[in-house]
Amino acid sequence: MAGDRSPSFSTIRLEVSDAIATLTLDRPDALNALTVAMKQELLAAFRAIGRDRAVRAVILTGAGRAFCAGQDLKERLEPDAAPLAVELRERYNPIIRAMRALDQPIVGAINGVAAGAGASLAFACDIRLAAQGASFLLAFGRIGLVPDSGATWFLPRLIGPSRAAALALLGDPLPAEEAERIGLVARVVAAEALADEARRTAARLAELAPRALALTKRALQRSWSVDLDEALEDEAWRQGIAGATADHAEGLAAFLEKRPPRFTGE
Ligand code: LHQ
Repeated sequence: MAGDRSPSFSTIRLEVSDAIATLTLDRPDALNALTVAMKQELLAAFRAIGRDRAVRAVILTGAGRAFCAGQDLKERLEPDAAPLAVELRERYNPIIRAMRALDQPIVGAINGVAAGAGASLAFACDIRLAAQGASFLLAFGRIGLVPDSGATWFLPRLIGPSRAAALALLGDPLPAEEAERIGLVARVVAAEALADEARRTAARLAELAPRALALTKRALQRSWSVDLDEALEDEAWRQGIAGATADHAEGLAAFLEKRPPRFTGE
């Protein structure tokens, strides 16, 4: 996959260069609203990235003025649209699971509005950067639905139960600056600087020890559902694995020799 732009995708773009895979949701006229085809392609892309050890970091972003407006509501009116619960179980949930299971860290470059399941995609990223003018929107009450694709799980953990309830129930847009203030996004930058900032962040991640990052990602996720005792044991177990890698030896050698490390993922 390295170096190519997959020709088989029509609703997303997948570009790989310098160990960074950039996934762009690419239906800008519909604010990158998620169709069945797009969900299938997104899942296939995350799975392909997961298999590619040359990829060390991922950027997820949207084409045009939006990050993602969530489910394509027009597609829901088609006679053969799957029941909502089926759509979630078979198409949305596997994407969220694939993102969380991915060894490589995902940088969400939130370039514009992230609404509904589009917000959930942003929440499932490991690090979020946002453009000035971007926003998060969970206006499910307005369409008679409930937050889904992990939103009810991610939000309280990311911003606390009180803010999560206000955002999910009232459905007011959360502007990028406020999202930064409450810790939902790591940083807000000017819209024209977002792609470069995301690339810089991904490049930094791509230079670090891949297995250590994968183990860290999992430890952080696991910490949300275990007590301190279990977390301490989990850390000890993971450190045992990380400590046995060639990359740990390389990191130590580089430190002692006062040179940058060259990690191989071994
Ligand atoms: C859209 C959409 C859209 C289609 C803008 N669909 N076309 C998952 C499981 C299964 C089913 C049910 O739900 C879920 C979870 C979900 O994600 S439900 C959907 C949640 N999303 C929303 O409720 C957001 C709906 N969109 C909006 O509220 C607005 O479009 C926002 C606030 C995102 C942007 O507003 P504006 O900047 O004023 O843009 P716009 O509304 O004029 O949209 C531009 C175009 O994009 C327009 O097309 P048109 O042909 O009329 O120019 C919209 O129809 C289209 N678009 N969102 N979700």
